Amino acid sequence: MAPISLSEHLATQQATQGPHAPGVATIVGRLSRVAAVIARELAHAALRDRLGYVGGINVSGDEVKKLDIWGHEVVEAALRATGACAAFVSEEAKEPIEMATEGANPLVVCCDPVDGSSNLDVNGSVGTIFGIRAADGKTPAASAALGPGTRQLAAGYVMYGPATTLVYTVGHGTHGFTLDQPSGEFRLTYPDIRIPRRGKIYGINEGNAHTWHPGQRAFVEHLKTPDKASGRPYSLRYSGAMVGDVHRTLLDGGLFMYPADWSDPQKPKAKLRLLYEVAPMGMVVEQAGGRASTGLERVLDVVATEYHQRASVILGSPDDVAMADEFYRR
Ligand code: AFP
Repeated sequence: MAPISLSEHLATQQATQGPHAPGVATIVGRLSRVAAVIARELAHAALRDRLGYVGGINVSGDEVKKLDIWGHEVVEAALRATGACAAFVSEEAKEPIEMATEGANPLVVCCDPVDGSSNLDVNGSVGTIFGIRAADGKTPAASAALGPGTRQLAAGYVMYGPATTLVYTVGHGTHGFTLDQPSGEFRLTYPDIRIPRRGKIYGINEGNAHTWHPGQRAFVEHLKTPDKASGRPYSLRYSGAMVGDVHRTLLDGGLFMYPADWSDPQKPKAKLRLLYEVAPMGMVVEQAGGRASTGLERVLDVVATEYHQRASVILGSPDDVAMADEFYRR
């Protein structure tokens, strides 16, 4: 018998949630359909002259790729069609996009439609990341996206790799699904993911080591120092796309880290975006029994005051992340 589909799974999860459950199910279901379209487009992009840059820089300072814009447009259209989404905060739009809704309990969606897009031209993995919050009657609706990540009702990502995998949580465990291409249906292949307590792999852009907080540098040195008894040295794996690196960490354990640049200790500068990268991944990892920290505090406690705010992140196996926090405290 085929494993259960995403829509069946979403229905089983609804029983455990409040009044926002139907909206969350509608939005996650719709995002999964868009993901199937994005996966198909990515597979044929080189054949359709869809790779490369459009020329221009987005609000985060990244060069914009044709597929970034296209991905933003298909996600926007899909969210609009749900009638459940009151605002869309996108990596590719400076201002949030407000939308008309039908029915009660509208939601706000924060999403990076094609994250890791610098991998596209080399046929590397990329992903879609999303976090969902209650609109709470706020005006403009998007302002409900601000505040701590603990307010997220649901979060997840889609990884476009050899297989297309969707991982999501509504606060009752983290569950993974694989796209069955012919039917376009996602089926449950990784039920109730539990991240190992400790891992053997760390992922980080080590070229930036000279900019790190001293605790971060000391921690990575520690991971690289051989000690048979504690399973060191760890191996390094880093793809340049958060989704692939977080997905590996979720299944195999260990760490994914993107620490801030502490060259000016008065003004540490993080790179990854809080609302549609760091906070959703924080929820996904915590729901799998892992931890997500900035080195100084729990990721989900970081209060967003701006839509495109940045935050540093150290996430993964609980014992490994706890050890990183300890190095920051020393
Ligand atoms: P792009 O979407 O611009 O490729 O950025 C991807 C990303 O936001 C995240 O997915 C990666 O983990 C991280 O940036 C990679 O950054 P570095 O290239 O600086 O290592």
